Amino acid sequence: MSTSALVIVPTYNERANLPVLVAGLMAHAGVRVLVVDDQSPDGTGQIADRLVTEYPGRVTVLHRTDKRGFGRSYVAGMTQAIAEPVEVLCQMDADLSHDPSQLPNLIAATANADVVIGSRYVRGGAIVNWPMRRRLLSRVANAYIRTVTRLAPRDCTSGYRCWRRTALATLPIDQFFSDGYSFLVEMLFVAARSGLRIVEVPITFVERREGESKVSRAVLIESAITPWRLIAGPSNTRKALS
Ligand SMILES: Nc1nc2c(ncn2[C@@H]2O[C@H](COP(=O)(O)OP(=O)(O)OP(=O)(O)O)[C@@H](O)[C@H]2O)c(=O)[nH]1
Ligand SMILES: [Mg+2]
Repeated sequence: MSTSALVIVPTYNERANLPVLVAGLMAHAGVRVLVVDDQSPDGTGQIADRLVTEYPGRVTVLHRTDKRGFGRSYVAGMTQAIAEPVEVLCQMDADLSHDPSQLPNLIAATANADVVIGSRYVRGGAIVNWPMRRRLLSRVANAYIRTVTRLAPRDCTSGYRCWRRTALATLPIDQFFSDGYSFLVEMLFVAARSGLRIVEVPITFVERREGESKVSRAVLIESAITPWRLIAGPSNTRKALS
């Protein structure tokens, strides 16, 4: 693969998953990793430090000490990553739900797009091991977001994404209001509003086998409110999206 990419991976209690993910990513030439750990009580930060020595020059870690958060971690990671001399910046979960072997497909699609979404809901996309209740929640969440915000992508909540670095650099990510997984929706909304080209590439999403989900009640409430906050934003929002 000739395109250079830096994958930003937020981690909180992913000690069993992170080494497997990083090994999978290291199989791709030109790919580097930035782990953003929030002082995981299970020692994921130390495991990340070990990976830095195991893969010299290809893995770095940012140990955050401020209030923990998914969105906050991405803001910190992206702020650092934007200054790196790479063509593509990627976002991935550490829990192996996002298959590193599919990364080259996503990166390749940045040749004709500013943002590439690894999508469960386009032809060829799939979800493995999710119970019906979880499938329904994700489907309803996407339908709700797309209806309220008029966003066009089928999978607005996917956390597997690649950006052309120069395109990502134009977004005011440090001004975003959401911190939970809504951060992903907010990013996409602002990207669409500012006219970035968004495409979807099918992925197979696999339910985590190790560790625990961090989806809380507060995160779900934030997700319900975010689409309305977004459309209540700048008055040109709807015009730019239509
Ligand atoms: N740095 C950091 N990472 C986080 C935080 N919360 C979640 N993460 C990471 O964000 C990624 C996604 O979190 P998950 O708990 O898997 O959430 P999810 O994928 O929406 O939910 P599941 O499908 O239940 O796994 C994982 O790599 C987590 O370790 C946080 O507060 N700080
Ligand atoms: Mg997950």
